[in-house]
Amino acid sequence: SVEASIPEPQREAWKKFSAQEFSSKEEFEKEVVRHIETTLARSLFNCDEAAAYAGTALAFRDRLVIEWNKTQQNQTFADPKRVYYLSLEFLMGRALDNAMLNVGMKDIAQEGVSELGFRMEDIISQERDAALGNGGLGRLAACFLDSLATLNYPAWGYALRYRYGIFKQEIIDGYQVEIPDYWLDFNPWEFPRHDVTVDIQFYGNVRKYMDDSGKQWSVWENGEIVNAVAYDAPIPGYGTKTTNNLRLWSSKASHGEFDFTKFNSGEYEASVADQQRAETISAVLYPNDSLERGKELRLKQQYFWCAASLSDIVRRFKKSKKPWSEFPNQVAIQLNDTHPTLAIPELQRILIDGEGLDWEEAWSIVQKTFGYTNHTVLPEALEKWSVPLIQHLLPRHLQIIYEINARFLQWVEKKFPKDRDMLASVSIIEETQPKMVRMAYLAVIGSHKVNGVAELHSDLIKTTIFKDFVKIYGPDKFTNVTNGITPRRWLHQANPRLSELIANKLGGYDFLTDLTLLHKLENFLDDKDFRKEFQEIKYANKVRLAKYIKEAQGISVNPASLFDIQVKRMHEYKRQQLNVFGVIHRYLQLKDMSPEERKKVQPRVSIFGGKAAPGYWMAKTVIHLINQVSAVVNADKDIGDLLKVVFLEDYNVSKAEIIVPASDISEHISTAGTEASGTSNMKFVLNGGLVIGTCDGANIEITREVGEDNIFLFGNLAEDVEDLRHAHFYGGFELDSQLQRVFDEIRNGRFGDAGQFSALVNSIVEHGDYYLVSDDFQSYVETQNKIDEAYKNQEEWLTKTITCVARMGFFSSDRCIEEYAQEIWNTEPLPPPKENGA
Ligand code: B1H
Ligand code: IMP
Repeated sequence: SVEASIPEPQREAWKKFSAQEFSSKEEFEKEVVRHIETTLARSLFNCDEAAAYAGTALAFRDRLVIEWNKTQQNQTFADPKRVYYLSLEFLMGRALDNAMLNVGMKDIAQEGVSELGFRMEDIISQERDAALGNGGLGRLAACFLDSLATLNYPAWGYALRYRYGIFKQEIIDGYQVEIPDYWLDFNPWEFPRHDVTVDIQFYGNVRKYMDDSGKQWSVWENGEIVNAVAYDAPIPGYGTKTTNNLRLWSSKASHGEFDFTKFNSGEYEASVADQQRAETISAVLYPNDSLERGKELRLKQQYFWCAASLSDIVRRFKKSKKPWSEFPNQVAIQLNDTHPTLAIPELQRILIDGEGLDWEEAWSIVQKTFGYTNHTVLPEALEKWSVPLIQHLLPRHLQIIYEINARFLQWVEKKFPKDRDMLASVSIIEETQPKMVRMAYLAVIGSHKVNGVAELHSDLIKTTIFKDFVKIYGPDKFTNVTNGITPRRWLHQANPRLSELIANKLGGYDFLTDLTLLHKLENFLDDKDFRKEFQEIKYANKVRLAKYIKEAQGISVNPASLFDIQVKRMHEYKRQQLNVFGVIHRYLQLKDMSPEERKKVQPRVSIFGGKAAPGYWMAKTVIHLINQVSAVVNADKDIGDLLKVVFLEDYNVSKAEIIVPASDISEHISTAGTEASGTSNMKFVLNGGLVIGTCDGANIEITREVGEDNIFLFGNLAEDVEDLRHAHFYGGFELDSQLQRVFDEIRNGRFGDAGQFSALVNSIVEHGDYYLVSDDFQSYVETQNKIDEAYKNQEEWLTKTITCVARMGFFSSDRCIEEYAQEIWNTEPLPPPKENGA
C-alpha cells in the first residue's frame, strides 16, 4: 500500500542497493554457493545433490522474484483489466527446469553447476513435482499460466495450497497402493504472505433488518470463522520479463477459533483439535478425476477458496476507487469447470450485502464478470450439491441461489409461456429427495460465455446437457476454445534435442512462441540429414525411456521395438481395458504362430501408466489385469522381445516428460463422445509420435490438421453411441469371437485368479457394455495390425511423423489463450516496460 512506501528522499539509497540479477556463470555460481552456505547452512564438505538442487533453485528463485516484483509493480501502476483463472487444480510439475529455460539461462547454469561438481540432470531430478491436480484439467491450467505469462497478460491463478497433492502410486503384487504425497518439506517456489489473510465464514444464520432509510439488509452471522492465508508462487513467462502470480490459499484456525478458555483450563487437546479441523480444509486434493462424490469437506474447500479469492479480487479492484459498474472492465474471472461456481453467488452476496448495490445492478456485474469452461458431459462428473448441505454450511448463499433461480425462471416463463417441462428442466434446483443444486446450470446462468474444450465437445454440450439453455439464450452464449499445450514444457524442456534440431532448421527458436512456424518443417521432408537426425533423436528418447523402465520396473525392453504408450488417468471411458484386451489377443496370436511366422512379426512394447481414483474399483481391476498380463507375457520364453508389457508406476508430470518424447504410437481410445478433448494426444504428436484414436475430443481436430493418412482412427462415431447402447439392452448381445477368446483365457485363469476379473468381463458381457468395448474391438485390432505394417516401412513412417510435427502449430496453448482473451475476457497484454539500456 502507499503508506508502506519508502519516503521519496530515501529512495535513491534504496535503489542503489536494490537486488540485482546474476547475469554470468560466475555470478550464478557465487549465488549458488552463498545460498548453500548461508540459507541452507551447509558447506562444501556437506553438499549432496539435494543441497545442490536447493542452491540452484534459490539462485533462480531470486531472479524470478526480482522480475515478479517488477511485474506486479507495473501491473499495479497501469491497473489494466486482469484475468483471474479459478481452478481447484494446477498440475505444475517441477519448476526449476522450466524457470531456467523460460529465463533463458539454462546453459550458463549447466556449466556453473558442473564446475561445482554436479550434473544438471541430477539436480533437476531432485525436485518433487507440485502435483496439485488429477489429470488433464489441472495440467491445462498449468499450461495456461505459462501462456498467459509468456504473452504478457496480467493474470493470476487462484487455487488451494493442499498439504497433500495427488497420492503417489505404488504397485504391490499387481495392485495399486496409495501413498500420501506430502510435498512441502522444502518448496523454495512459494512465498507465505502472512499479511494477506481473509476471514472465511461457515454455518451460522441469516438475519434481516431495515436500516434508517428503510432499506432491507441481510446479515450472515454467528458462523465459524476460518482464516485463509495466501501463499504465492512466481510464474515466469518464456522470453519475457513478465512474471505472474499463482496464489494458493491455506486454511488456518482464526484466533477466534482457538479457544483460550479451553486452553487455560487444561483442555489443551480440545483447543488443538479445533485448530486441526480448520487446517483440514486445505489438507488434501480430492483424487477423483471426472467423478463427484458430494462430500461436505469438498464443498468447504470450494467455498473457502472462492471466498478468499473473491475477497482478494474485490480488494484489489477497490484500490482503484472506480465505480462498481467498471468492475467487469477491470476483472475477468474464468471458472475452470463448475468447481468454483460458488464464486457466482459469493460475488452477488458481496455486492448486495456488503456494498449495498441493488439486485439487478449487482447481477449484471456478476454475469459480465464470469466465464465458465465445461470439461465433461459425463453424468457422474456433473456437480450437484444437496440443498440441506448448502443450507447448513452457507445459508445466505442458498437464499441467493434461490433468488437467482426464481428470477431466471420468471424470465424463462416470459419467453416460453406455460412450458412447465422447460421450467423444470432448466431449474437450478433439481426436485429430487433431497433437492439438489445443479452447479453447471448455476454456472451457465451466472456467466456471459460458456465454452467447451474441443469442437465435438462444444457441439455436444449444446445438444445435450445445455440444450435448453441454447434455446433460452441463443447459440452465441456458447462457444468453443479447443485446448492446447505449452510448447515450452512439452517440446523445448521435454525434448531438448528435437527443439534444437527444429531451431537449427528454422533459424531460431521463434517457433516456441509462434508454433505455427513449425509448418516450415515440411520443406525439409526430403532433407536426408534432417531426417536422419530426427530419427536418431526419437531413438535416443526411446533408449532413455527403456533405461527408465529398467530402473523403475526391472523390465528390459528393446528400444528398436515399436513403443505403444497409453498413459492417462485410469477410467472406464478412456478404455485401458480395450487396450489390454488387445494385448492379450496379440499374445494369444503369437502363441499360435510357428517360429517361422513369428520372425515376421513387428516387435512391440505396450506401455501403460496412470492412477485410479482410490475408490474406483473397476479402474483398479484394470490396473491389476495389466500387471498380471505383464507378468505372464514378459516371462514367456516363446515371446521374448516380440511383446513386452509394462505398467509404469506413479505416472506424473515429470515422468510424462520422459515418456511423451519416446512414443511411436500413443493411444487415445475413449468411447466416442466421452473424452472432452484430451491434451496428451497433442503432446505425443508434437514429439514425433503417431496416434491410434477414436473420433473423439481433440483427436478430430488433430486429424483435420495432420491429415487422415497420418493418424490411425478406428471405432464407432459419437452419433451412433446411443443406438449401440440401446441395442445392447434390447437386441441381445453378440460378442466378437476374438474378444470371446480373450475372455475365455481370462476366465480359465491364464492371467491369475479369474474371480478377480469377473466383474470387469461381466460389465461387458452381462451389463450392457456401456463403453462399447465389444463394438470397437475388431476395428481396434485391425487398426493395430495396420500400424505394424506401416511401421515396417520406416521411411514412410518417418515422413508421417515429421509431417505431423509440422502441422501441430494449432495446438499451442498460446493460441487458446489468445482466443479466450478476445472472445471471452476482452483483455489486452501489458508488456513489461522497456528498461534503460535494454
Ligand atoms: C476433465 C474433469 C474433472 N474433465 C471433476 N472433467 C474433477 C472433473 O475432481 N473432480 O471432481 C476433476 C476433473 N477433467 C478433463 O479436462 C477432460 O476429461 C479431458 O478430456 C480434457 O482434455 C481436460 C482439459 O480440458
Ligand atoms: P494486490 O495488492 O493483491 O493487488 O497484489 C498485487 C500486488 O503487487 C499489489 O499489492 C501491488 O502493490 C504489489 N506490488 C507492487 N509492487 C510490488 C513489489 O515490488 N513487490 C511485490 N508486490 C508489489
